[in-house]
Amino acid sequence: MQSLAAVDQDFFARFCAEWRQRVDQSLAQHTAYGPDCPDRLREAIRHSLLAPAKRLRPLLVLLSCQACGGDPERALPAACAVEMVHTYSLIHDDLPAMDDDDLRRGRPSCHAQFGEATAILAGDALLAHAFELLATHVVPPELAAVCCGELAQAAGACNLVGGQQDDLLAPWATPDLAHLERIHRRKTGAMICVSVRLGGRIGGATQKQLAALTSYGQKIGLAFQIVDDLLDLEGQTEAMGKRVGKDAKKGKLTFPSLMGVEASRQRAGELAAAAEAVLGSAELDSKGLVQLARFIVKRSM
Ligand code: GRG
Repeated sequence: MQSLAAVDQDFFARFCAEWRQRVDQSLAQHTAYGPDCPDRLREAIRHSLLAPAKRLRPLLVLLSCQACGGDPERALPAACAVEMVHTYSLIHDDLPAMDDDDLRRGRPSCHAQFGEATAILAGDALLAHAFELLATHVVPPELAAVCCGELAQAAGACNLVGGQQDDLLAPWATPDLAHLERIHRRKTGAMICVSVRLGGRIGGATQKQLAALTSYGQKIGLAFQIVDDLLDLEGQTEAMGKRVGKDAKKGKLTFPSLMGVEASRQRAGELAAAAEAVLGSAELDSKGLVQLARFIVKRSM
């Protein structure tokens, strides 16, 4: 007989395999676009969006919906919407004016392949499309409005964009942990947290469940960034599909540069364990989310 842990791992592996494929198919369908979309723009959008990726944020939407007893099918449009916002942020982050990267998701970054102007427009189109998807595919309309509001807030000036601004302008200005965490709570954490919240809302979460999911999202968001910093130091370009070693080259403030490698690894593990624990308080079917928190700290890509 299989142990309970093996059953949960099996559930998670099957869920990810099935839903990653569903997300990829759905993203491809949504970005076929009609003849008014210029071919070059369509190609640029699909080059970045449909490239091989972990689909972590869509999986968080779908697993959070499932954890609340909802049908993940209903959350698929929201899963695609968060991936569109995430991909827009990667395209813009790779631009020469920002992080200046020529490789993303194992492919030339969008501007390296299509030029800066087209890459900016591809990002712009993806950002707008995300809200169109939520507005037109989430029902009832009141729920769609709430989802639009939450995603806009996570992507806006006080979160994703604000965190990016602080990271670009003065990452070294205040070399302490609180400053670093404040940047990443907004730049990386908010999109992870909103993924969990949208899935919960569409799955019909109670207030208590939504609070537990939010706390889970905040904790794994920070754990994800710590591991991202560790992978930039120790990971492989081939596995990551992006250049590594850039933080050290730029002398950037990171968790390992501030706390050391071992303490960073330990902190990521503690955050994932705390994220798991918080789910137990809210009567959720949390087996998938628990496995995802573990994946975040163990990942090599
Ligand atoms: C341009 C507004 C704007 C924001 C950019 C996304 C971002 C903010 C910066 C990217 C640089 C970076 C290292 C961010 C932190 C972690 C992160 C978001 C990594 C990429 O996400 P993954 O690992 O990538 O989920 P895939 O390709 O699997 O989706």
